[in-house]
Amino acid sequence: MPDIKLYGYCTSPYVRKVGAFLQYKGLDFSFVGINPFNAEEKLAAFGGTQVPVLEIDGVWKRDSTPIGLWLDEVFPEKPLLPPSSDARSKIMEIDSWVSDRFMAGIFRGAIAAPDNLAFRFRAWRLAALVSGHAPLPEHIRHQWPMILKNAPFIKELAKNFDMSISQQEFQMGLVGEMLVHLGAGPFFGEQETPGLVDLSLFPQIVFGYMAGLEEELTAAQVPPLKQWLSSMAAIMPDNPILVRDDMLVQSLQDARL
Ligand SMILES: N[C@@H](CCC(=O)N[C@@H](CS)C(=O)NCC(=O)O)C(=O)O
Repeated sequence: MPDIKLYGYCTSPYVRKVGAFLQYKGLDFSFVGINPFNAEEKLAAFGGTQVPVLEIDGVWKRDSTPIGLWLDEVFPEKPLLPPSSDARSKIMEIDSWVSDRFMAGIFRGAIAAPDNLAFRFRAWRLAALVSGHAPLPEHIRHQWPMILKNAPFIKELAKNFDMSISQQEFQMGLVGEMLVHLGAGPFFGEQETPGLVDLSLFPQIVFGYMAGLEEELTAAQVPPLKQWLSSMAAIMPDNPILVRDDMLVQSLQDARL
């Protein structure tokens, strides 16, 4: 039985993505919660503060997509990438869209949001979710809204955002792009089985709903996405978002997919 450890925080979409790879492949792993404020110390053995880091029997790797490719090498059952080279190129292209547009768009929200009550409640909830695995000092939890707005890696990403449109318009654009990548389905890139892209997107799309940040699972209002969500929910465990079970607020059964 390999010893698999995933280091990170459950509020990082890249960390959740790797969690979903492991869950899909049916691999047992321990999730090692990191407090971003002592990441340097906790991740010293891996020479940097970026998460996710995946360690398998003492060998480690950073960066979510290369981690996925590595998992396919070490555990070829239930591959994340399809066998044909054409299909693989298509999936890798959509994966770049996931990283550059979709994941980055999650952080765009932190920059675009006005510093109002809704934003603060959201940020405080995110701090509580991180704290559920790696307790944060009280004053850091209180400061989380400002910490999010000033996080260096978010500011770095923000350099590439088009801030001339609202976050809502930006998200509507993303839904359109997502539908193009889903095509006729049933899975992304018109694949017959789920893989890298599906597992990268699924935990992000259900995170806000399950973790108490959003009342509605809004993606389920778009019929092709509802169909896809329902197929994904059927093959994934009840908790695909790495949040502590006792901190989940709504389940996918509640969403009646
Ligand atoms: N390309 C990386 C991006 C990972 C990333 O941006 N991680 C963020 C958390 S969401 C992080 O660790 N930021 C803190 C840092 O870079 O020190 C991946 O796909 O894993």
